[in-house]
Amino acid sequence: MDRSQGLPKRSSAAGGWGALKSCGKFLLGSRAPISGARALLSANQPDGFDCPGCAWGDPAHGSSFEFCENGVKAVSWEATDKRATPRFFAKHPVSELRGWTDYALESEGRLTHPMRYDAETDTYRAVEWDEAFAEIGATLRSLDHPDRVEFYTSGRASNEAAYLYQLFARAYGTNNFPDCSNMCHEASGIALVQAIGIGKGTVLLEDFEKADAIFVVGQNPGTNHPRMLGDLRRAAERGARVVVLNPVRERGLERFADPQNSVEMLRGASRPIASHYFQPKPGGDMAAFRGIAKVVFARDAAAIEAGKPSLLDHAFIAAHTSAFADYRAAVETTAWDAILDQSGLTREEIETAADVYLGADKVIATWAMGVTQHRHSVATIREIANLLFLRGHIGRPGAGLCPVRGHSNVQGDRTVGINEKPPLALLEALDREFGLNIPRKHGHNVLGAIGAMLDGSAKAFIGLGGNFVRATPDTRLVEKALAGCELTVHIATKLNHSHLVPGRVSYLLPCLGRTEIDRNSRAKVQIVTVEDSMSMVHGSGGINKPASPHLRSEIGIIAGMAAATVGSERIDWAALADDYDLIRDRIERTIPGFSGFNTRVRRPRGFMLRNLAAERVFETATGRAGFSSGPLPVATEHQRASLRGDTFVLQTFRSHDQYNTTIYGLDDRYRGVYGERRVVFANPDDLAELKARAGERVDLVCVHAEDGVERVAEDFRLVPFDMPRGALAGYYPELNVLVPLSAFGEFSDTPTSKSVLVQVRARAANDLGKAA
Ligand SMILES: Nc1nc2c(c(=O)[nH]1)N[C@H]1C(S)=C(S)[C@@H](COP(=O)(O)OP(=O)(O)OC[C@H]3O[C@@H](n4cnc5c(=O)[nH]c(N)nc54)[C@H](O)[C@@H]3O)O[C@H]1N2
Ligand SMILES: Nc1nc2c(c(=O)[nH]1)N[C@H]1C(S)=C(S)[C@@H](COP(=O)(O)OP(=O)(O)OC[C@H]3O[C@@H](n4cnc5c(=O)[nH]c(N)nc54)[C@H](O)[C@@H]3O)O[C@H]1N2
Ligand SMILES: [Mo]
Repeated sequence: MDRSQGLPKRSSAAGGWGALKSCGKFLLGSRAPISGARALLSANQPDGFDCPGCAWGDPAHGSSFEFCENGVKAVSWEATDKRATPRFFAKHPVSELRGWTDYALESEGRLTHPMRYDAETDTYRAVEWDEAFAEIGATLRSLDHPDRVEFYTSGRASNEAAYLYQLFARAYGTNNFPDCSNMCHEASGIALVQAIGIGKGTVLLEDFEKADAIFVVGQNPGTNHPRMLGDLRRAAERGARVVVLNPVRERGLERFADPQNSVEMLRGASRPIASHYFQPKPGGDMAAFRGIAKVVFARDAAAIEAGKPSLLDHAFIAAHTSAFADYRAAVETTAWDAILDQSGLTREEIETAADVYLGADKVIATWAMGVTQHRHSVATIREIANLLFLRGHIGRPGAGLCPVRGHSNVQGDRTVGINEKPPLALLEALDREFGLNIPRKHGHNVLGAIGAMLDGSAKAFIGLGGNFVRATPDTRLVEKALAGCELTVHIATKLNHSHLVPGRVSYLLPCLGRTEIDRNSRAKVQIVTVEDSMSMVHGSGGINKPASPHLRSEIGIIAGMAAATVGSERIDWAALADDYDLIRDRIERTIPGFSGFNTRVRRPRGFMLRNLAAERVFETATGRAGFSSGPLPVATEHQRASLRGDTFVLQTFRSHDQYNTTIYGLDDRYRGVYGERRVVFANPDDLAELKARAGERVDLVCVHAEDGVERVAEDFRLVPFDMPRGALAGYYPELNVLVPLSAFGEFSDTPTSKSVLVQVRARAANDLGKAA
C-alpha cells in the first residue's frame, strides 16, 4: 500500500502566509484587534510584557518584535473584549455549563467580578472581595490540619505571585504544592538533578547560534514553541545539523517559512529545518540513545585500533564525571536486538545519528513532552545526558542540555519555592526571614493531591490559575475529588470546567492578565518577573486597560486570602501586595541567585540566574556529572501493546489551535485537520488491518489499567498519518478520560499521557469498514 495514500493534505510549510492569515483571524475573532495589535507590539519587549505563549527565550540582540502566530493567539485570547459577567452566570446554571465544551466556556470572555457559588440556585453570584476573603479565611482556619488543603499552581503565575503563594501556604502550615510541572517536565528536573546537580537546562539562546548539531527529541516546536523554529532555521542555514526524533512527521520540523522575512514570504519560499528525521516507536528514545552510544563506542575503539586519537573527551570524563565505566559496560551489554526492537529504528538510522553526533564539535539536545510523559522518562533523560557527556558537550559554548519548558513561568515558579519537596535550605531561609516555623514534612504533588481529595484527607483546593480537572488524568474521578471538597477557590482569567465542580463553599476570583496594567493604591504601575527556559529572569508589565475595574492582581488576591487566614502580625501582606519591589527584596534574601534583584530586573534583558552546571560545576553527591547505567526497560508500552495484539499505544498531544486546555479554534493546520478535534491519527497500514476506512468514526477503550474501571472515549474520526505502526495520537484534553491515574512515570509521578494502551472499537451503530 502506498503510505502516502489517503494522508490528509497539509499546508506546505510551517509559518508563512498560513501563519499570517491565522493571526489576522484570531485578532479579529477575539474582537480585540486594536488592543490586541497594540499588545502584540510590546510582547517580549524590554518595557512590555512577557508573552504568555511559551517559555522559549527572548532574542539577545536588538528588540525587534519576534513574530509568532501562537503568541498572537495567546495574547488576543486574553485581550478580548468579550466578558463573562454576573448576568451571564445568572442565566446559566452550573449544571448547564457543565455540558459546554472547553472552547465554548472560554469563548464567553474574561471574568469580571468575584463570584460565589450558590447551591440553591446552582449559579455563581457576584460578591464583594472582602466577603470572599473573610469566608475563605474562616473556612481554612476551621480545618483540623493545614495538610487538608491543596495549593495548586499553573505555570503562568509570575515569580512574585508564586513566591507570595508558597509563603501563604507555608505560613498556614503545609507543603502541599501540586503544580502543572508534575504533569510536564517533572522527569527533566529529577533526571537533571541526578545527572548535573541542577534541574534546569544549561544552554542560552546564543548557544543555538554556535551548535553544529541539535537533537530535537519528542517535541513539536512548530506549534508549541514557534519562536524556537526561527533559531533552528538559522542554525540549519549555517549548516548545523538538526536531528529530529519523533514518531510523528511534524510539518513544522520539516520546513519553515519565516513570516518575518518579507522576500521569502513573497516568493512563497521555505527552508528545510530537519537534516535528519527519525521516527522511533513511542517510548523508544532511551533505546535509540543507547544505540547511538553503542556506535560511538565502536567507532572509538576502531579509531584507537587504527592509531588515531580517541573520539571521546577523556579529559572531561576524567575530571568531571562519575560512573563512566559502569555506563560503558551497560552500553556494551545491551543487545542490538533490544535496541532495534524498542526504538523501532534501523541499525543504519542509528549509525547515521551517531555519525552526526561524532561529526559535531558542539551538540545541543532539546526535548519536551514526547520524552517526559512516559513510564521511563527519567531513565531516558539520563541516557540523553550520558551521550552528551561522552564528548564533553556540556558547560561550553554551543553545547548542552535543553529541556524546553511549557508554561511561560513554570521554571520560575519552582525557583521561588513552588515545590512539594522543598530543599531544607529554603525552609530555613523562610523561617528566618519571616519568623515562621514551617513543617519539614513533604507535601502532595498532583497525584498525591488527587488521592488525598478522593480519600477525604484533603478538604480544600485552591488553584492559582490552570484547569485542574481537565489537565489531569481520569477526568471523571478528578471531578468527583474536587466536588467532594469543603472549599474550592479558583484564581482565573476565564471560565473553565474546573470552576464547574464546586465544593461546599466555592469561589471564582478573577485576576488581571499579563497584558494588563497593574496599578497599586498610589496609581504606580507595577511589574512582575518571569524566568524562561534559559534561566533568564526579566520584567513584565502590562499595557492594556484591565478587562474590568473589579479585577485584582494575582498578588493582591493571594495577599487578601493570606491576611484573612493567617493574619498580618508576622507578614504585612497588604504592604507586599502594594509594592512588588518589597516582594522582590524578600526573594533576594531567601532564594539564591537574586542579589540586586530590583536593579538587575530593570535592565533590558534582565539577568541570568547562575547555573553552575553550565560552568562545569556539578552539585551532585559526588561533585561530578553522573553517568547512569541502568538497563533498558524490560518492555516499553509499545512492546506490551504488540504482545497483547489488537492494542495500540495512544499519545495525547496538542493541536495547533490550543493552549493546553484552552482551545482557540478547531483547526490543526500543519496536520491537515480543520474544524474538528475529535480525531485520532493512525498509520494507514493499521487502518487497513483494522478494516477501517479513513474518516470512519470509532470509540477508543483504555486497556492500560486492569482496575475494573471502564474508560471509553467515544466518537473519534480516524485520520491516516505518517507515524509508526501500533501508535495512535489524538488531542488532550478530550482524551484525558482514557489516561488512568494509576499509570505514571517511574520516579516522576507524571501521568503517562504519551503512552496509554487502548483498543479501537467500532461505534455501536456500525461495524468497522461498513460505515456509510
Ligand atoms: N501553542 C501552544 N504552545 C504551547 C502549549 C500549547 O498547548 N499550545 N503548551 C505549553 C506547554 S505547558 C508545554 S509542556 C509545551 C509542550 O510542547 P510539546 O512537548 O511540543 O507538546 P506536545 O503537543 O505534547 O507534543 C509532543 C511531541 O512529542 C512527540 N512524541 C510523542 N511520543 C514520543 C516519543 O515516545 N518519542 C519521541 N521522540 N517523540 C514523541 C509527539 O509526536 C509530538 O510531536 O508547549 C507549551 N507551549
Ligand atoms: N493527556 C494529557 N494531559 C496533559 C498534558 C498532555 O500532554 N496530555 N500536558 C500536561 C501539561 S505539560 C501541563 S503544563 C498541564 C497544564 O495544566 P494547567 O496549567 O492546569 O492548564 P491550562 O490549560 O494551562 O490552564 C488554563 C486556565 O488558566 C487560566 N488562566 C489563563 N491565564 C491566566 C492568568 O494569567 N492567571 C490566572 N490565575 N489564570 C489564568 C484560565 O482560566 C484558563 O482556563 O496539563 C497536563 N495535562
Ligand atoms: Mo507543560
